[in-house]
Amino acid sequence: MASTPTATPEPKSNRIGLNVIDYRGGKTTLCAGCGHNAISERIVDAMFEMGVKPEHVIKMSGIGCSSKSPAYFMSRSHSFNSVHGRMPSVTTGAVLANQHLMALGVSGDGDSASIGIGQFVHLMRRNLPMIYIIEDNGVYGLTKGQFSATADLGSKLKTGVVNDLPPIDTCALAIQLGASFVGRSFSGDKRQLFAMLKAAIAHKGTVMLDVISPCVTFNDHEGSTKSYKFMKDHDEPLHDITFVPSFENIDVDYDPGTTLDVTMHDGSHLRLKKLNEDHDPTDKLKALALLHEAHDKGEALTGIFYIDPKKPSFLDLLNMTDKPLATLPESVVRPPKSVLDEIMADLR
Ligand SMILES: Cc1ncc(C[n+]2csc(CCOP(=O)(O)OP(=O)(O)O)c2C)c(N)n1
Ligand code: SF4
Ligand SMILES: [Mg+2]
Repeated sequence: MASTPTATPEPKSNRIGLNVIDYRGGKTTLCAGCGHNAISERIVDAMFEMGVKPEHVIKMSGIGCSSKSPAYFMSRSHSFNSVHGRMPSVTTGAVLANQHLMALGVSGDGDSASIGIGQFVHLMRRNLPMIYIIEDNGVYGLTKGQFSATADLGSKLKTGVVNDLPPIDTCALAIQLGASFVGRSFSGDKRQLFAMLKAAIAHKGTVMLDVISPCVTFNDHEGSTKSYKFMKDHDEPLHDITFVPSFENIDVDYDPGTTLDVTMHDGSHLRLKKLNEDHDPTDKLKALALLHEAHDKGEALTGIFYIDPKKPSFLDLLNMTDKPLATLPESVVRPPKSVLDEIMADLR
């Protein structure tokens, strides 16, 4: 008897008709098990589920294993692998040149908190619309595992060398300086990171996500505070995060006694169900206090520490055209001679 052919199920497509494969990138050349690979996978999932057009995304990075990772997701997007620690200024230029693109920056703890700290702080105070991810392993993975500025005091290198400097908490810095969405996650926590990335895509302003991302080759041993084991034992999620995008029905039951609802600028909802701590992420001072306390207790606190969905972004403050600059005609970008003459007269 002839067998009936079984139909291959159609791959699931998203709200703009693309399949998850349309969001994938090149084959990774990072070490097997590197946390950065898991973050790339979550970015693919979140962009797919949110129905972001890949061609509307600019992937920006600096230098490091982390900064290589944009090559491993969303091949159809634009990409610029800049200079070590200089991704913020290059991204600022790109966003100003075309406000319609979604900027996704991927950096490392060395790239952001060591060589790039000067650029990082100025980016945070501007609240430029972009998603800024620090793939945080506490070391310079690409140059063979030296401590970075996020390594905890007393943590140990593989060689036994002890870190005798206190860490920079990039989340506390970002909150203090003006970023409007700040959180920390762990590359091994698929669910939390996925929800945070989806919310990040809906946010308008700087999203700074510090994602603990273990370096299996140089910083995954006993004595490291950025290892898989340490995170498994010390990860303290603040809340259970559910993200309800504006294009979905939001009539999902939740208990306002245990769950905080934050409405985002586009009408999406963030539902934060408290776990251990009762934290209101719209309270900046409490967010900073929480991070200080967690630091003193040696806890690896994760979750959304701070969010201000209404804060004006850098683009709102600049009062510039929202048209891509490359499309402006010469008559608009080139002042007439009379204007130049006026300026010259003023300088006399
Ligand atoms: C101007 C400059 N200084 C130093 C280096 C050497 N270098 C390359 S990557 C790197 C550190 C990368 O660390 P991180 O950003 O944490 O990325 P990871 O490799 O850990 O993901 C350094 C110091 C460089 N490429 N350019
Ligand atoms: S050296 Fe470390 S950070 Fe770099 S790819 Fe390997 S595991 Fe990842
Ligand atoms: Mg690093």
